[in-house]
Parts: sequence; C-alpha cells; structure tokens
Amino acid sequence: MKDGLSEKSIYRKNYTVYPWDVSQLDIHFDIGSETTTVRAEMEFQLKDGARDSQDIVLNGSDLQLISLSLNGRTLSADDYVVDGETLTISGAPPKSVLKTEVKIHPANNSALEGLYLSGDFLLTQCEAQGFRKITWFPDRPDVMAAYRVTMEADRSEFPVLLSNGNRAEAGESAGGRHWVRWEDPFPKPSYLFALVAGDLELVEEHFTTRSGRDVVLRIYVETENLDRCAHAMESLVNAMRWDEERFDLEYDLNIYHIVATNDFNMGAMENKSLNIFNSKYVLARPDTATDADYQGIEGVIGHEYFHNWTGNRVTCRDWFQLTLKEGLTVFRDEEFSADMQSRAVKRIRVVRDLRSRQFPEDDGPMSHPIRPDRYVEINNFYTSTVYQKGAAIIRMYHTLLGEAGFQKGMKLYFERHDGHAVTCDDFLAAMADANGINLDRFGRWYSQSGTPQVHVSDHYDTATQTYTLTLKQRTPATYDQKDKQELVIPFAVGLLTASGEELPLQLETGTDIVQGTRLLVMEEAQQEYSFVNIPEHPVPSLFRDYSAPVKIFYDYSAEQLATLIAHDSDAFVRWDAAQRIAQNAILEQCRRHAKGLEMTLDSSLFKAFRGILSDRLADPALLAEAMIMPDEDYLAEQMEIVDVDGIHAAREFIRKGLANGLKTLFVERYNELNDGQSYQKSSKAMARRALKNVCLFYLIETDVGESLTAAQLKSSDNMTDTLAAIKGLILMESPLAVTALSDFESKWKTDALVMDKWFMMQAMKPGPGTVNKVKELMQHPAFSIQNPNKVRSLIGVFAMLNPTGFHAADGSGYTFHADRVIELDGLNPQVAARMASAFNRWKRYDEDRKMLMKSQLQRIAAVDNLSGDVSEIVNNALR
Ligand code: 7ML
Ligand code: ZN
Repeated sequence: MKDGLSEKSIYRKNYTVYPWDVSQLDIHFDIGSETTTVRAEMEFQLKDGARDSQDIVLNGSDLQLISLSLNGRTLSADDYVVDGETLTISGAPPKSVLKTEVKIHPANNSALEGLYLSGDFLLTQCEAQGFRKITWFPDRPDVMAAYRVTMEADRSEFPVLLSNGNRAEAGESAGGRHWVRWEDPFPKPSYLFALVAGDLELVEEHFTTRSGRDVVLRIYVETENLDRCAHAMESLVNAMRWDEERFDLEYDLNIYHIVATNDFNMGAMENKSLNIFNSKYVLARPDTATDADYQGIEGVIGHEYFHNWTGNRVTCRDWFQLTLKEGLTVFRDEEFSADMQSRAVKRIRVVRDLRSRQFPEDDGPMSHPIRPDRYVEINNFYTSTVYQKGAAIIRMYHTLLGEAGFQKGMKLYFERHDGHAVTCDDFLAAMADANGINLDRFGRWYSQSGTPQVHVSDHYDTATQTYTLTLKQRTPATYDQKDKQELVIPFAVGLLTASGEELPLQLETGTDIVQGTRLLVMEEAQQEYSFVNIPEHPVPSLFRDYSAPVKIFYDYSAEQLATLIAHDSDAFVRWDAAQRIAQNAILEQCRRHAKGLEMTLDSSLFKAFRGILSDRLADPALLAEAMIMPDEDYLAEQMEIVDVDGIHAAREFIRKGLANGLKTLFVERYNELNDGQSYQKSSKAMARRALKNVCLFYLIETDVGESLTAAQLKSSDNMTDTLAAIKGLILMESPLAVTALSDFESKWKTDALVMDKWFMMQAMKPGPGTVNKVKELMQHPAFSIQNPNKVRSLIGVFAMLNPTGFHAADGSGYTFHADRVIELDGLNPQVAARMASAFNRWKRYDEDRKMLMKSQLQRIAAVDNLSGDVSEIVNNALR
C-alpha cells in the first residue's frame, strides 16, 4: 500500500512470547523538572529454564542514554544495537542483571506521555506505551515485574513523592533533599507504573473492607481544589462497597491514592493504588460542576477502581486484547451507575452514546472489531468500539447467562487467571466452562466489525391466533472487512395488545408460558418465532433493554409507537419509540426542506409530547430523555448523503413548532419543576433539573423564553441551571447572552474546569460564523493549545458537536481545523489524532464538501514528519 500503513502495522497474528521473565525492577528517580535521572536495575531470567544465551530486546523512546551494564560489565556502543525504539543486547546469559541510567526532560514533554509536568508537579502516564519514555524496558503488558521505586527530590519543591504500592522507607539527604521508597507487592506490567512528585494537598477517608482490612483513601489536588473532592471520595467509597456486594471483589492493599491533574490526554488511569485522573473527573462543587459532571465523576471513579480486578489483577497479554479489560470494566461501571442512580436512565444514555459515537465509527474508515487485528499506533485504538461496543458484548454474556451464571464465569476467570496477562479467548472460555455451555459462535463478536442490522417482519394469522416474527440478520461490509458471518444475537421481546396490555408468550414449539419478556437467541441468518394464543395482531416490543448492539428495522405504524410509548413495561423501548417518532418527523421535514417545500408539523410527535408533558408519574429524568431529540450527527447517519443545513433547519423547525403548539404544557411543567428549592445532589433533584432544563430548551423558542431564561440565570445556585440558561440565551441570540458570557468569564477566569464550559458554550453556537469566534477565543488567556481539556472544549467541540459551524459551505471550518491538527501534531500526537478523526465521515457529504474535506486531509497527510498517530487516521480516511 502506498500510504505506508501496511509496513508500519503491527499484527495480532504475529504475537510471540517474550523469552525472558523479569521478576524484579528496582528503579531510582533523581527528580527535577528540567532533567530527571532514572537508574534502573532489573533481573532477566530465560523462560522455562532455557540454558542458551539469548538477545534481550528493550523498548525506549526519547531517552538520553548515560550508561548500560550487564552482569556488572559496562557495555560499550558495539555491545548493543539501537534501532528506532528498540535496543538489543545480543547473547545475554540465561540469568542476567541489567543496569541502566538515562536522563529525561519532563518540562519539555508536551505529548503528556511518560513523565511530564503539570502546573508545578510531575506525573506519569504510561498506558499504553509511555513507560518506554521513562527507561529502557520490555514495555509490553505480558512482562510483569515487582517494582521497587525510590524517588529523591528537593523537599521544598517536591514535598509529596508518590508511587505504586506501600510506602516502605523514607529519609533526608543532603542539600534540602529527601527520598521515599515505594514497594508494590503485586507484580505488574509497566503500563500500570505511576509516579507523582510535587506540592499537593490531600483529603483523606478510611474504608474498612468486608474482611476487615483498613484502607486509607487519599485524594491529592492542588490547594485551591481541596473543597471540591467530597463527591469523588463518596463515589470511591460507594464503588468499593459495590464491588464487594455485587462482584464479591475486595480491595487488596491498605492504601489507595487518587491524584487530579489539569493536563491529561484521557479521562483517567488505573495505575495500581495510584490512580491519576483528569481533574474534570474528580473536582466538583454545585456551583462549578453540572449534574452530568457529578455523574461522570461517579462513573469514572468507579471505572478506575474496578480496574483493580479487571485490568490489574488480571491484565491483557497484548494490546490487541484491550477490550478484555476495557469492555469488561465499562460494563462494570455502567452497572455501578445503574445501581447507584436510575437503571433505566443509565441504560438509555448508554444506548444513545453507542448509537451516536460507536455506530458511525464502525461504519467509517477506522472500523475495527472490538479485538482489532492490526494497528499502527495503539493509542488510536482506545475507541468507542473497544470500550462501548466491548461493554455491550460483555452485557450480552450477562443477558445470556443471567446474573448468577455471569458471576460464576467471573469467579472462574479470577481463579484461573489472577496474576496473569491473558486474552479475550480466556475470558470467553471461563464464561463457557463455568456454565457448561459452548460459546464458540458467540466469539465471532470479537473478530467481526460493523453494526449488524436486524430486519424484523411479522404476520398475524387470525384463524390460528398465531403471531409470527421473522428476523433476518445481516452485517454490511465495512472498510476493514468484506465478508461477514452470522452472529449470536440475544433478542428480548414482549407483545402488547393495542390497548397496551402485555400478552403471555408461548412459542409454538414449546409449552412454557412467559409473562412479560421472552429472551430468544438468534444464531442464523434468518429465524422465525411463532407465538400461539395471541388474540389480536399485537404490537411487538423489540430488543427490550436493548438486548444486542444492532440496528433494529421494523416498520412501526404511528399507532403502534404511541402504544409502546404509553404502555410498554420496558423503558428503553418506550424511549426508542419516542426517538423513532422524532427521527421520522425530522427526516421528513428535512426532505421537504431539500425540495424547497414548506415544512409541516407531524401530529404523532405532537401527541407523544403531549403525553410526556402530562405524565406526572414517570421518573422526570426518563421524560427528559424522551423529549431530547436525536442529535444532528445521529440524524446525519440516517441519510444517504448528509444534508447538514437541512437537518439543522428541520430540527429547529420541529422544536419551535412543538414549543409553541404545546407552550402551556411546557410552561406548566417548567414552573412546577422550578420550585425555588435550593440545590440538592440527590438523583431525584437531578432528575427534576434535567426535565426542567429540557422544557427550557423548548421554551426558548417561544415568547416567554427570554424572560424565563434570564430569571433562571439570575436565581440559579448551581452550574446545571446556570449553563442551561446561558446556552439558551446563546441559542436564542439574545442580547443578554453577551453579558451572561462576560459575567461568567469575570467570575471564573482563573478556574480551568469552569472556563472549559465557557469555551464549549461558544464553540457550540450553530452557524458558519462560529469559526471566527473560535479563532478569536484561541487568543484568550485561559486558552492553551498545550492543554488537552482546552483543545477538546474549544476545538473538539467545534469540530464534533457543531455541524453547521464545522461544515460551513465555504470550507472555512475545515481549513481552520486542519491547521489545528497540524499544529497539535507537533505538540501532542495523541490529541492531534483524536481531532483529525473529525474528518472521518467526509465521504458521506455532498460533492463540494467532500472535495473540501479531502483536500484538507491531503494537506495534513503531506506534512513532513507527521506522527504515526495522525498519519494512521488521515491515511485510513483517504484510502
Ligand atoms: C473510559 C480511559 C482511557 C482512554 C481510562 C485511558 C482507562 C485508558 C485507561 C471509561 C470511563 C473512564 C475512562 C475511560 C477511558 C479512553 C477512555 N486504562 O481507565 O480506560
Ligand atoms: Zn479503563
């Protein structure tokens, strides 16, 4: 291939065992921001008692080598070969001790991988391959060693010195310096190593595990953030208790540290006993963080904690197995959130996220199975597919086996593999063996990319009172894979009468009768299910609880959807029915808009909204979800050729029509929920705010919008209401938006996380003019292109959440964005690659936009010394 991706690719099929065991790593850090000296001593032992000498291959990147010695002998330049990122020492004896010394330069590390500087403190990020930027080492997850870490630094500059495991020893050294030694009793792969050095403060709590172990929990932050840690701490305690109760898993050390940083490429990192978090997922106070932020913190704190068993105690053999730990841990954090908040609301949010992020990814140039077959840059595979679809696949085991069967599988998985680096096949085998079933065909989910389509048709036979559902599955070809196989698809179904009563389900082929939901398991391309004793043509309630990550096709009538919304017992199905009505209505108006016809309002959508707005029994959070219209990107996915402006116009038209047509109901509900009570953190209060702000989002289209919004802004005592109000004013193009934004700015200008929201609100404003605003905001003192959160809030939000801005017809959004990708590539390739993926769907637009996007992709691809990260994304997109 001309783009060079093939030669640079690493293939899953080429995995080989590392020939050495590395039992012990003793590592010494002489800490300084400009230069840190790293001395390492490691014991190499040939596997299986092999007697012949062998090469030792190590990984390293950007290291200044000072010295290298093997078994006490200093090596000279002709004793080893450095080739790119590997160093090979040939013919090492079966038992060898290697000593290395390197210098690294944290303050110059803008890629935020390895050891780097954040504010005044130093920290590390090693997953996936950052350890090689710290020292020469076999930097691969199947090499697990016991770490002893000694850190030495100036006491006043770096009073806090942290690493994994237990604090073993500490002392003073000359010249105002001090040192601390940490020992981690659990052997671990290098990607779980972490170190933090700086002047941080902490909040502390204790947790007693079920077996009576006292664990000290500490959250380290910069001084000004000490009053924003309470929610994270509470979430951690809840996560620890939940994992004991639901998964029978207990924490295994006496110490658990979390450190928050403003400079982080990802969400957080599960380093053994020293989690490092993007501050966005730790810090919260009612006036600085929204309800979504609070829920995000709970989920991510849970996620990193749950990795201690699913990821750390049992880790991945190689990076192709990433979903082994990530899919499983996302499943666990989803379940944790579901148990802590509302299960139904959590499920709906997960499905929305999967559909609007993972489905397009799987249908685009980066399509890959949850266990990929090849990669150029592993950092590009921390994807929605590996995480979210991976979790959906774990959820299917759970659906097929039930909670008890699933837990039996987990138990066997830990019995077999605790302390080891294993594969997805090992997980599947544990689930199968523990339950005495064969899951071989289910295993295809690991190797097949693309979103399966399930087409459902039905037939009712009045004479025999039999109702037959015919399911056909088909996975369309993807960029990476032409031929597709049949998958195992759990299909949870219920049948309703026209008036909404649930029918007892008896299959023609069996005698048992199920009241409610029946779980069927589809395995073939086409399958028929006949239900007997069905008195009328029923309304099918399909894929209850979204029982498989597939696209569902069934030609529902408006009446059937109305029945489901009003009566179905399954919250996902009710929500999905409402989404279908909204989607049909918007796409229909979009077609009229394209033909130059006047847009009209759909009566079934009106009816559905009237019902939702009059419902005083359902959870307000669920009602809110039902009224949130499908987002513009999701709607774009439903079109042959994306009509950016048409989708926007149609969506706005419908919002305005509903708002004005049902104004009285919206106002009534809004006023009811806007009860003047002071802020509370409870999920009930969050649910009420969610519904209130969805009502407001409609009401801004009416003549009372501005006054309601202004009043809400004035009286708000929390960030959720404040942000909803300012966003409303911006969307209304109210003159009040200008003062609201500048008041917000003066109040929060020195607060990094809150300013992210300020950038985000402005980057999201629809329309072709926003690109100029974004350019201007890049000059703002609170913006920095070096900070990933800032880049995501301003540039990322503009490119990915503002379709009418990014896709401005003159191409100005594209040019601007490509400039940013190129600029970022020189600083932080990981973040640059994420940004570059905004162009991935270019082939789905009209000819003009296609050409404009393509030429920007080509311009990026032609940059000298382009990183492998960005090169993989843009060359894939151009293929
Ligand atoms: C997913 C993470 C990474 C990358 C965190 C980095 C992690 C790798 C790390 C769900 C919830 C919170 C964070 C993440 C996420 C992309 C996403 N091991 O723990 O998976
Ligand atoms: Zn994770």
